[in-house]
Amino acid sequence: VSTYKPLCQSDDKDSLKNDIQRHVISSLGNDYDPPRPYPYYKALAYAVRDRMVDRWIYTQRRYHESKAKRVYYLSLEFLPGRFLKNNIYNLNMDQCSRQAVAEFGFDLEDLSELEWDAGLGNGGLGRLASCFLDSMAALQIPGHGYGIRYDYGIFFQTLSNGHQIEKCDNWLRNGNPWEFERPENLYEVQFGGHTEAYQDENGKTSFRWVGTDNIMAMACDTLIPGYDNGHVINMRLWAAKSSREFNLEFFNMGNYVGAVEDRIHSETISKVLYPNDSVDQGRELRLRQQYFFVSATFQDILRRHKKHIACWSEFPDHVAVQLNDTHPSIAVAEFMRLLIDQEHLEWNEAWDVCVRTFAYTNHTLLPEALETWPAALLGRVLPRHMEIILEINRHFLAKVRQHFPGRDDLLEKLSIIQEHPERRVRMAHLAIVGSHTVNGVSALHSRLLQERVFPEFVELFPGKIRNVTNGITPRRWLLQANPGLAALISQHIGTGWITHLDEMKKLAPMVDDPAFREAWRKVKKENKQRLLRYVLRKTGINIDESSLFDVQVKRIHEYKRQLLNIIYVISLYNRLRKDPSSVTVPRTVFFGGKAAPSYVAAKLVIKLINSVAEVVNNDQSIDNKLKIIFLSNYCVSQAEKIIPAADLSEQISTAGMEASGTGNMKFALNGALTIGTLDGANVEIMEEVGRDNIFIFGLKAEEVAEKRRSGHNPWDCYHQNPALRETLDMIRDNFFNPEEPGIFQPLLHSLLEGGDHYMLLADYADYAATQEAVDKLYLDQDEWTRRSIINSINMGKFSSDRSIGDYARDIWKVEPLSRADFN
Ligand code: DL6
Repeated sequence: VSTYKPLCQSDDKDSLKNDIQRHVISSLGNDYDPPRPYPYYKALAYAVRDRMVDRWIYTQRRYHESKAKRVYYLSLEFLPGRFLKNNIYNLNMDQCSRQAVAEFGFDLEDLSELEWDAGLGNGGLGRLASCFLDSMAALQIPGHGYGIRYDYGIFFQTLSNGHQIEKCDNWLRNGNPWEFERPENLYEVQFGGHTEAYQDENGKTSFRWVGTDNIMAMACDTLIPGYDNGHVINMRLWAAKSSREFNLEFFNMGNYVGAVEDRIHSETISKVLYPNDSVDQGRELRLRQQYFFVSATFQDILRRHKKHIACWSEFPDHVAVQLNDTHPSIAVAEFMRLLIDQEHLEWNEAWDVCVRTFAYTNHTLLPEALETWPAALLGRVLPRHMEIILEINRHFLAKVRQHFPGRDDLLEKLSIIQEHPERRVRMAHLAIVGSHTVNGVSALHSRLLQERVFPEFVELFPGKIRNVTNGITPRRWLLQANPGLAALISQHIGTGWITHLDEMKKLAPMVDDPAFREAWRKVKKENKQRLLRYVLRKTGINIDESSLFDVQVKRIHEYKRQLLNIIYVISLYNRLRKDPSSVTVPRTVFFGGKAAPSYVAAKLVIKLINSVAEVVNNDQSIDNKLKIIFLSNYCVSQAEKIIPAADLSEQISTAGMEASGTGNMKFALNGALTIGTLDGANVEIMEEVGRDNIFIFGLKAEEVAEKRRSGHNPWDCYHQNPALRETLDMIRDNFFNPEEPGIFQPLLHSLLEGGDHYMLLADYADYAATQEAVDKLYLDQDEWTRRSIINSINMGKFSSDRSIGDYARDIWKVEPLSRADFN
């Protein structure tokens, strides 16, 4: 039993005030008087971090002593957003922090606005990883996050004449008070070179990887506290540093500048996050990033566990590794290399350890997002891994032959190596073959993975592919983002919901209480006012607070169909232009999201939204009944302002294309009603809230597939729907872009001539009719509020605590540490 006693700085207001001033002086080298916001923000962050370090050291000791099995969550992306308020809430220091900074003349909200978002991810996948770390800490699961500490995260989006402009996200410009850099904690990562065979001392042929260029990985640790439980886990991100030996060679040759250039070159590995969402661009630097973080992570994991295991076969009883998408899947080959070349295990023994260690989460059905690497590139950058992958494939194809005798067509289909048109390594196949469990992220997505993408794998490995529906942390997405609603909920049912979101159901009787509904509406109104002030500051546009706040914020992608939304908005504008009284519900339609810099169609959608906004927002004739707001640089901290204020959540992807979505969960939890297709987790949201409390429209996944097979003629939709035709004609005739004629032609072309792959026109009529049903309901505010409450209180299933509980029990087989250890 640990004799360690946490130092436990006291969490009261006065000691916090002392610590803040001490940090202003000793950590920041400033005078604490007069108080200035930025140093005080940073000093508060240091004081909060002090309180986490204690608990983290204690948590590590408990892991060590209990010999608990640990989970390693490997992700090329984490999207934490801001840390300050999140950490303060999770440490239950909310009251005392507010008071402490108030006594220095500050407001906690204002100080927290000074923090730059940590945007080390593209969107849903990275944000999910951050929610999962929060839940691991909340559930006291012995866990570690591993990733890359990019110097530049997701680009900063600005708009110029309605076009997206990307600026670099220099998030570390002012330092990072949350992180511990550990220059003493370095691992060497090899690249390139070649392999050679040699005879070991027993005369056995072994292989080694030599002649490599080496780069160092330095650990940067960010602590992630559990909610009010003393448990703190670590997100370890690797920063690339030049290899010391490599530099030395240059120095010895008197080439000082060459040595420095080499250093700069080495460090580019962790320079920048690839800003692609759901597309695989196959760039060499990206492969290097993947291997860089996997190699450092495995050295770290083995250092921690090697000395405590009696034999390698017990390693998977101590360690579970989750691969967040295929991005870290080179880990399968790396672990095999370590076991065979360094630990000298036999192939079968090593393979058994490997498969029992890994599990893989798939996040996409889009074929263009399934990663493959040219075999020639992989062979050049990681020659030993390429050999190992070929050997894994040889063993695997032997199994396929045995299982499906005479089915040579399947060999080609299932092989880890794709032969045509170019030899490539299919990383998803490597991850499936090398893992004991594979999961999709919503019930529909997992079923489609089984039926459409990997049916032969299902037959070969029955039970291996299963589902774990995504979730979101209620700490950030309700407690912190929506303090008004959180307080109202806690006032009626206590605070148990914060860690047991199912308890929100206790509010069910309140749905019929008019006073409660009134209080619920009041919170929404205040949140709308807060957003309205933000929009006014950011854009200068005044919004009607009683208008319906209709929101679509997420990455801009054709399958997410922001284009469908704006086409409907244009039709609404047309109705207003003809007769303002025909539209009974004023709307403010919000858009936000980044397009991948090379994704031309998505960038054009941004431009179209802004061009339409420019015309609509300046048209005095429509009685202020419609406003369109594109909020630039959508990010986690902006989402925290937008989501609590939304009335309507747009989740309108083409059915069968959105793996899960997690924004859909955040909106519903905050009382927005969803208009959506039966796609991703929308299906399960509908099951939880009831068919009557969600606006579902459009083709189902099977119908989309059928329509694509049987032939869909978008011109039929165009001719049959006068409002749609009018809208498309306006775009064609440059109504919104007289000074840049023709720029939207590619969008129209993809709809009408290109086959409407995303079924926008096929779903349009149903979408428009459903939007009218939305208006009708909105006129009955009391009924709207009832449904809003029903949505929110039935989101228990979508807590990331439930997701992590599922992973821990069904996949990782890890037990939470007992609460008594920490309190
Ligand atoms: O699972 C998290 C998130 C899902 O909610 C989204 O539906 C899905 O699009 C996203 N997937 C990706 C794919 N990236 N890759 N590969 O970001 O994952």
